[in-house]
Amino acid sequence: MKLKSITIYKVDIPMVEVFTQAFGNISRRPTVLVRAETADGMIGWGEAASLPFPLYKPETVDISMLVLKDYIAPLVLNREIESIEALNDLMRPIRGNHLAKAGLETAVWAIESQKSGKSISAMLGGKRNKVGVGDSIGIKNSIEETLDIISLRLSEGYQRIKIKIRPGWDIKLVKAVRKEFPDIPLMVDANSAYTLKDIHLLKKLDSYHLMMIEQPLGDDDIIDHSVLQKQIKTPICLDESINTVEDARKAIQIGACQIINIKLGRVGGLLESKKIHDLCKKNKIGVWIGGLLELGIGRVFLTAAASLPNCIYPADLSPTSFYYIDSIIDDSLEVDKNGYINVPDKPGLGVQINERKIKKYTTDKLIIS
Ligand code: OSB
Ligand code: MG
Repeated sequence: MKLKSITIYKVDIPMVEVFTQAFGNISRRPTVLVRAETADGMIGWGEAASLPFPLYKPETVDISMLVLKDYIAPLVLNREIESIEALNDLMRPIRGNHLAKAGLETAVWAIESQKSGKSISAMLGGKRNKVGVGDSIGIKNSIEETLDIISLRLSEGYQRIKIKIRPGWDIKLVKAVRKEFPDIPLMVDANSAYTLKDIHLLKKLDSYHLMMIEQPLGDDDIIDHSVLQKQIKTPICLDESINTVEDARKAIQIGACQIINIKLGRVGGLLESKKIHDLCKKNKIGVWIGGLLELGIGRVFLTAAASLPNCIYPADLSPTSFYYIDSIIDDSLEVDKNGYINVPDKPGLGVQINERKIKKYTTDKLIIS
């Protein structure tokens, strides 16, 4: 395969409501779409799910665009690329910038999938035709509001509830949720808001039979997490700390977690996601697919990844309509009344892209050829 041009779009769809987590409020969420075209005229779309600020990962939307334009495109354009593995090898000298790499890599998966006539899930080795979905609930103004949204999501069939916590919005909240919903699959995500100085408080979380505590400590830490994991029963799930399969290997080796949240943007694409998935499977570490508030294109790839056999916990795959007032794909990835979403089974994205909508919400566009 030879890439002839890459078009990068900054797409900014207004949000339905502010999404608040420990590191701050997301009230505007431009994202980066990548359209890759091959020398023989095939087209693939991908998404670089960076955020507008460096509060979750250092890489922002503008950085992803710059890295795609100035560093990734010149490395990959107009040369024979034999496989997705080869594409990953080409991009490897560029340090970090995983979201930008995933943007191009997913576009190339879409092309390879069309060429092979197999769905992305089938190419990856996916084993399910539908995947379980859990909802991720941001920090709200009150506990009552949180309880209301949880009961709504449960009535809609969501298979587990993740609530965001931060200092001052933790034990009291979890206690209230458990009082109202004693048995639901419940987990918390701290987005790195605590340190080992808070061990007393973190130990208290142990009495609420949570499925897991996601990323309680430093965003680049595994050592302290391994100290914490030895002192609590609740499984620790790592998100921010795992950027590569090597990070996962080290975290597993020192017992820093029992579960890993794989976000394909955070780890640089689907191939690395699969490698982390496989490593975890071998080591009996359960995984699940996390999200970064992607638009429909990004969500398609997450759904394919979630069809892998060791994705044993529900994925963060709520519909984009929870976050955005409009969608860039026509078939929305609907969650059914039992909390499942169908895995696209056609070659390519397997959903209809609405280019008119992409154009409508594009605030910046770069064509590199
Ligand atoms: O930590 O999982 C997280 C969104 C942005 C940044 C970090 C996180 C999240 C989510 C969103 O929880 C989940 C989703 O995309 O549905
Ligand atoms: Mg998280």
